[in-house]
Amino acid sequence: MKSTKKQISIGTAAFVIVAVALINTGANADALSGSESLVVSENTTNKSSPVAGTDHAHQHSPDTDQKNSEAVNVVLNEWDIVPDKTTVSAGPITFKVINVGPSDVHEIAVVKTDLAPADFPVDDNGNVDENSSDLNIIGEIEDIAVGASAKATFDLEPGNYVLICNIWDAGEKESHYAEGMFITFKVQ
Ligand SMILES: [Cu+2]
Repeated sequence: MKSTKKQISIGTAAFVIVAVALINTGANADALSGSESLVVSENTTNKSSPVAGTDHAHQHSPDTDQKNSEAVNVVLNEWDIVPDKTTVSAGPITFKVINVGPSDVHEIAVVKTDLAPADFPVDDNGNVDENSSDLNIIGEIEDIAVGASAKATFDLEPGNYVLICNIWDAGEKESHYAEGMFITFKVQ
């Protein structure tokens, strides 16, 4: 699906600037000094879960696409996550996501992990435990309504990643992850 340039402007988007100084390890210094390592988000709040020994550069900004950021177009449906590429180069990666439904709200979480995508720790309902020490949630684009688009840019270092949708539909007792909404993603 060619939704590449589709952008839906969400007037109510709130943007928060998180000081780069929060990064308390030096490993990401190069990335931060050269480009700005911005995390740009629309219509959503990125949830980060800092894990010791990993670097997060979460800086929200009202800017849209970053220069130099590589774009990944992602289509969500029941029950697939379909990126137009599954390998990218390290750096700022802009995920442009559209939910084509037909029925359910979806999300994507960018998870840095060496676990196989089907082997994530889950609770009794089949939902991924996002607090697991085996999973590093780099960022999320949450609550994308059917027919809606959203995008966010995350600064990704090389490694193994998985994109998941971790929506739990309590009414239908349906875990989107358990339905198969996960896919391997590689940053080199
Ligand atoms: Cu979903």
